Amino acid sequence: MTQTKPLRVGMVGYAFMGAAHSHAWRTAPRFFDLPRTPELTAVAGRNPDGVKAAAAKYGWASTETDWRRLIERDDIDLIDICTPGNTHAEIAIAALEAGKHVLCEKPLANSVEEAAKMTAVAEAAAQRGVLSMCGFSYRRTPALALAKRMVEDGRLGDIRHIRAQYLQDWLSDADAPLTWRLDKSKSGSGSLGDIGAHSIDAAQWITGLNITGVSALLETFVKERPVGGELVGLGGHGGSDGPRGPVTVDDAALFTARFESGPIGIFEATRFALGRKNAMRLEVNGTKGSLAFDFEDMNSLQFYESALEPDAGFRKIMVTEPSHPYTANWWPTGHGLGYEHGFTHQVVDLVNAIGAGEQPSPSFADALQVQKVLAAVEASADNESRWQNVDKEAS
Ligand code: SOE
Repeated sequence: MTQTKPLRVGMVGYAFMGAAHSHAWRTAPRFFDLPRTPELTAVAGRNPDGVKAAAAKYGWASTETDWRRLIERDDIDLIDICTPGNTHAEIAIAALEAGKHVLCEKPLANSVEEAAKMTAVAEAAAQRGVLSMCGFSYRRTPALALAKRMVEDGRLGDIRHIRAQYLQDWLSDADAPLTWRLDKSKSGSGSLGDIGAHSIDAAQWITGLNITGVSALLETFVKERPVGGELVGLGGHGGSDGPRGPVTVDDAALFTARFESGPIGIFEATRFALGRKNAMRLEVNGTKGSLAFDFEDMNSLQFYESALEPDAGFRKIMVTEPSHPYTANWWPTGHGLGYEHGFTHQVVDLVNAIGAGEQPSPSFADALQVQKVLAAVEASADNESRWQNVDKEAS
């Protein structure tokens, strides 16, 4: 590992995303030459015993029980926000105004208003060399980064269709406990913002086209869930006899979409697709070719190019060649990568941007666009699924 000027990180939160980010901060400088060397300086969490255990497990040098201490400390250069969406705005704005770079988990916020304020503060901070990124980590899956490269290179021609599904099943059990992801005041929305946001960002990023309008429906299949109960992974079982509390978010989201300059799209996000574990799927159809991706087979990309043996059907590209995005720094061809590598690549791109003094991508402004689509979906669903334009003006 080439030792360069440290980049001292303070992370807020230490659950699933905190674990993935911790792994990324620790691993990135060991597999990529970076202009700054991330240091796991402090992790903050309200539970003193819990945050100490997390620091020991994930390798953080110190702990705080109040995130504000991370912002006050002059031995921290960057704040990494791995908490539920209702806390993102307050933490990110305080960090940016204190001159600390920010990595904020997705979705950026729980409302367009919050996301717009965060974006304004981030753009002002960028003028002072204080940079920020929103953690849409799937952009850093090599196969999706290759898809973006192929669309940019014109391999698909003009885009006609975008088809996105994000299918999980960890809430299929009606007795899975009532967690923060099911409480609108914390998560902002259910499957729509938790996983649908990834599909929206990936579709807009790969095509280079923003969604301009939607027609949507949302459904909540299980209206009440056990309060408490053992959390296993993201779901688990809370028992069917104890007290139950209200689910205040969507269990599933479906919407059609129109993109800038003509393409149309169809999106589905659900955590009730029994048997689908993390099927983040994207298919793009153009006038010269098509691409199809399924995260459950994340090291490959299906590609069809009409000019090349039109009767040959889709070809499977194993995205493990040294010429593919990120892969040269890992294993020999064919050995493959995993979910955690997207977070490591996210750190690589963020640290490289900070080293170069350039705006990381996705910016808060990119994440604000996603937030506007989320809001349009909810507005349409609340209005008998009537067509809802995405608000270009909100800022
Ligand atoms: C839960 O649905 C979840 O952990 C999301 O919150 C993450 O963003 C996604 O990467 C995996 O699934």
